Amino acid sequence: MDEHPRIIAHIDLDMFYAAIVLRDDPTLRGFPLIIGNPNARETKRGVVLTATYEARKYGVHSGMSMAEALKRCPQAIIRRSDYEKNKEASETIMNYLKSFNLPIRIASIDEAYIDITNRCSDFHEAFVFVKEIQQWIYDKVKLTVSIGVAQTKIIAKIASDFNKPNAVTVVTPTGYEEFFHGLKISIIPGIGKVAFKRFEALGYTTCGQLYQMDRHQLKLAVGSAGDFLYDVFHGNTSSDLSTRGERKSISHETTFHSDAKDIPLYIEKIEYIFSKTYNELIIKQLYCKTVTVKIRFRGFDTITRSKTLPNPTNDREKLYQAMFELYEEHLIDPRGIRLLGVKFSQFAQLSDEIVPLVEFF
Ligand code: TTP
Ligand code: MG
Repeated sequence: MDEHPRIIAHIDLDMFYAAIVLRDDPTLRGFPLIIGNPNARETKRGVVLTATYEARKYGVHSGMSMAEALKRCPQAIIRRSDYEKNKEASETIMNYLKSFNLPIRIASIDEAYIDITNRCSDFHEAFVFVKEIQQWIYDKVKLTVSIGVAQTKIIAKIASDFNKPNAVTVVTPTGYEEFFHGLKISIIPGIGKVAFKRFEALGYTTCGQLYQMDRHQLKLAVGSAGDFLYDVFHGNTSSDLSTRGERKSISHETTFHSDAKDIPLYIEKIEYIFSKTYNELIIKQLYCKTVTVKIRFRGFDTITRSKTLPNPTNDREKLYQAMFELYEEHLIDPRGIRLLGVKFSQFAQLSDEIVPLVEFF
């Protein structure tokens, strides 16, 4: 908890990779559009990077296999993502946000937190200020963003997602109860799929069902996650964007079912987690020296293997190569693989203000 209340804005681009494609080819507007492998209809390979809201209506979402997405929405149009364009748009926006010289935390290629306390004396001024930010981004980059404003990072993040696209949602401390009332528990960052299933089994699906409970009751109801939820609901989590407690690694992993030695599937999963991890490295302007991979086999045996490079790098090929060499011999394990993960660590950084945090919320 912070001693002095802050005003935090969380800015998140709407369907980012898809928005770039639509911006540059407006004839695709209004159709369900998936960003991913354009050959997926033939090859059945690849993963959905993002999808337009028209495609999401059919249940298509980021991270889903293209095969599943095309089952749900056979008529979808598929386009590949343009890495250079995404990066350029992101950099333009992030540089603009940095130009206010306010505390800032760039959390991924398409989202940032800014502490606007010194610029805005109350939530009304905050609203006006973030509307200006939204307008500037639209005028200059022709992309829409959604912005959430609140006293804590986590409520600001939830608020930015609340009414997407092109929305501004301000949650004042007197409005917490009303705000959380109808929200699904699953939208709270940090409440994973497993915890949510457990909540569902107990009959809890919305925050409103839990909001009235005191800390003790909440812990009795849902176990250790109760503490976290209580703090989230009552604005007791952090609003600190400083680089203290800086993160020591970036990692992503993915769990799935597979048969033994399904190498094309493994490679697809590896490329997916690698690109997520690599994007984060680039956007945070970091160079890393150590690459670690994690593999869990059927039966739950889990191994990690690391390689430290001679120098810190952000070269995609070098990092991919290092990662792949670590994975290679294990992909043919007869047990079959259940989880693949990759981690970058031992960072050298170019810029101090954008180092991420471990325990961000
Ligand atoms: P998100 O902000 O998660 O999604 P989004 O911007 O597409 O959609 P929303 O309107 O709900 O914010 O991710 C930003 C971009 O990052 C997304 O357009 C594609 C990319 N991405 C990946 O490459 N892999 C992933 O697993 C996810 C979640 C996103
Ligand atoms: Mg987004």
